[in-house]
Amino acid sequence: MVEADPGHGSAPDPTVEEIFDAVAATAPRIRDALPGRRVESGTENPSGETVMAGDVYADELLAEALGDVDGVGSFVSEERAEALDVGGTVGDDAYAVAIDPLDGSSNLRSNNAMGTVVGVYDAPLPAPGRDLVAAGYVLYGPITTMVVADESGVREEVVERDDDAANGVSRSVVIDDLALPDEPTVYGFGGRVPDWPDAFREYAREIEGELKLRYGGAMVGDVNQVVTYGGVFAYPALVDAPDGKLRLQFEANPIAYVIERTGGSSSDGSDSILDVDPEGLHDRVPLYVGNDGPIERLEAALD
Ligand code: P6P
Repeated sequence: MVEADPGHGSAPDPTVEEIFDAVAATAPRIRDALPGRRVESGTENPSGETVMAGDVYADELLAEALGDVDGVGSFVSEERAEALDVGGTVGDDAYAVAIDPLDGSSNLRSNNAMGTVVGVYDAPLPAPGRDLVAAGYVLYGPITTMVVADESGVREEVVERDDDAANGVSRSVVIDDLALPDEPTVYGFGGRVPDWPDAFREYAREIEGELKLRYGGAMVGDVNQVVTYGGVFAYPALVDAPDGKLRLQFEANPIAYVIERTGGSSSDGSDSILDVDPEGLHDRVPLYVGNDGPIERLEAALD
């Protein structure tokens, strides 16, 4: 577990701040574009999933915005087979930024929460989560919020249009030392119960008897429930998909980094997600994140 920073760490890295400025600046434009982009694009992503028109729009907007940030060397997206070289040398004078442009886009039709996931790596991708220098997510809920985790700590911000701001948005920190509550109260488990391995199903039955179900089909929304109320989120290994569903570079690593910096734990079933050595850019991995207790019990159950 990465020791949670009490919010009194070093000053934020200026390039990391510029990256999250760029992400924040796209948020209102992505949100405004969603009503007209609730249909399938007719293409599939490298993971073989249907791409929505909203995914395409968000991906293109974020590629343009992040490609203009000095200090970003490559833009890597869940929707693209290869990294986009945008200048600089990743690991030397530039970062690689991994993006899930519109996490949970299947919620477009049902008008439920979605998000954008960001991982800032100090190494060419694919890379282990230990190479992250920052990570975070935008949550398109009733309010547009952005959680940013880096060496200086973890903060939650409200992102709003601001015509007086240079990039058209304001970032207002509303919690400057975001920390997981001590007591778990909610859980959210992905996949279908018949597809869960027996050991996970038994663990899930225990948790279901203790915590309240909060599962909305978009990882960002479900993880934010855990960050807010304490608990556990999992998209587990499945009987016919032992690597689960979520992508290591774009979803699991950034979320694991955030959760561990808020004082929680992450696991692939046996060890921290951040220690998983990737082979491919779009590798999937089982993801379990939340309070230490539920994660320790999970690892014991799967052992
Ligand atoms: P299911 C969204 O497509 C996503 O990648 C995650 O955001 C989410 O946690 C998961 O898939 C939902 O999957 O099988 O419940 O639809």
